[in-house]
Amino acid sequence: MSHALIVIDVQNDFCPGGALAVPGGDEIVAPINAIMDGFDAVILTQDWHPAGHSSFASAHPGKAPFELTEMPYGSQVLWPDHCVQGTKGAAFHPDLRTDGDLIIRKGFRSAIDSYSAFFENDQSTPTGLKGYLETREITQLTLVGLATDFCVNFSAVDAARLGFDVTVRTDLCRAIDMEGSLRAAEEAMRTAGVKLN
Ligand code: VGL
Ligand code: ZN
Repeated sequence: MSHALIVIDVQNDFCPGGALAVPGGDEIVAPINAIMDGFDAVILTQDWHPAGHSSFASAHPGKAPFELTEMPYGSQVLWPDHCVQGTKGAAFHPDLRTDGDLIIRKGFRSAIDSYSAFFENDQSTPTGLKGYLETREITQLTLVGLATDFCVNFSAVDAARLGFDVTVRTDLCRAIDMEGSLRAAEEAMRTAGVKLN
């Protein structure tokens, strides 16, 4: 029985000064680095969009960032352009330790967004992370990173549904918190059986 730390999207664009900055996003870097050695495995995720990605408001004429649109797979928040493959914004925060075991990239299909580290937003296209964890006999997961109410939330809920024992260290996460999304995310995670502390 092994325990993995999953570090979600601690990338420049989600930190102050970035394209989709999460307030205080950089505050969690040093304390995340400090806990890495206490886990059997460390996995980092990286939001990794092609230019012109369908989750960008700029790809939808007449739409502004943070508005909603309907996609074939359901409702989707439209974001400022962020985490474009190969750009500085998509790189990890320069102080984040990246000597972990696996880096999993997501959101690289133009037509579909992917908040979760397990499934894209159609809730069926897998990223491959489940198979990796099972192969390594990892059953316990601790999640930290950005943003609490989007990628951390979706990853934690999917992980719990898949049967993993999931804890979210909310002190090592920061939220976008648009229109009550943080409260809703905490509720969704608790309902799914995720431990919050
Ligand atoms: C995220 C919005 C868009 C996240 C990624 O990492 O929470 N949020 N892409
Ligand atoms: Zn994104």
